[in-house]
Amino acid sequence: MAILGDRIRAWLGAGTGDDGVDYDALEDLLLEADFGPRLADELVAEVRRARPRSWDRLRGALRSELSSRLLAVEFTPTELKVVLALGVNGVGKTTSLAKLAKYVMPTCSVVLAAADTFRAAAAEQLVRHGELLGVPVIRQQQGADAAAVVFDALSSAERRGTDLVLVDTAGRMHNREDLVRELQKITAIVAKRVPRERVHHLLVTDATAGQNAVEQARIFDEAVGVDSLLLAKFDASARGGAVLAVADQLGLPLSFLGSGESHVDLQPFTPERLLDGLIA
Ligand SMILES: Nc1nc2c(ncn2[C@@H]2O[C@H](COP(=O)(O)OP(=O)(O)OP(=O)(O)O)[C@@H](O)[C@H]2O)c(=O)[nH]1
Ligand SMILES: [Mg+2]
Repeated sequence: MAILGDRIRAWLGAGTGDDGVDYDALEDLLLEADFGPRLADELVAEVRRARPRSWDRLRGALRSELSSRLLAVEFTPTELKVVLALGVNGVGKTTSLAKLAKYVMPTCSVVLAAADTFRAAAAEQLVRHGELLGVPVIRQQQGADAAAVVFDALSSAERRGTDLVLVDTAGRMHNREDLVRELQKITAIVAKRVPRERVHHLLVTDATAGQNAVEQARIFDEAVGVDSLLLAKFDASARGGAVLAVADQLGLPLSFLGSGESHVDLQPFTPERLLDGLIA
């Protein structure tokens, strides 16, 4: 999270007193970090109201204001039957789902469903993760009906008594309507067999996302409903503020932070973890 973290750190560290606090510069930094105009504006106003008398207090005011806007949701796999990974292409859905499998494996038996039938090699990618994790993967050939893969995975889970079905989905389709229609078909198949409260819609967003992340998240939320956000690539040198804008503007809680390419690089979200990365 280099840009925001380092720049705010540098900016906060640069001053020695309360005089001359340049709130316009702070707002610019927040905008550069993709917090979005509304959140940046509100944050600066809040921090200003707190009248911080030292740079430490200013940093504290910014942190506590952000912290009060961040909701954490406790992810309880034992109460779930299905997790649906959602998100635009390349954000880290497949990798994050594999990490999630690893995370829940001590408490649950798992099956992975390769419902990204759109991209060539998407199923192979999930199968490789499954082999490394020792988790079965349900798949069909490329171009197959994604909802049919989910149907198979649910049937397999019922037959074998598997606790949790983790569903990987496509991030890109011919157009947005195709993607929305496919996701709605998947959720309709799931809804026939599993009550909604046992299904978790996990929207994966990544630390490199810009301001369009808010609009993208809104599309998924309106199409099928989002239960929580997983921030991937938290390790990447990136701006990272967009997830705060998504969480704030859509009122969505965060569940996980993903910070690497290994299966163990997934941590439950806490505001402190995120803010330590953003504004140490
Ligand atoms: N550094 C880092 N890289 C990650 C992380 N998560 C995923 N990646 C990498 O990001 C790239 C895309 O990840 P995928 O999991 O394939 O993303 P996706 O959303 O499934 O992509 P599509 O299936 O094409 O839509 C891969 O090279 C991953 O290794 C992370 O937390 N940190
Ligand atoms: Mg994928």
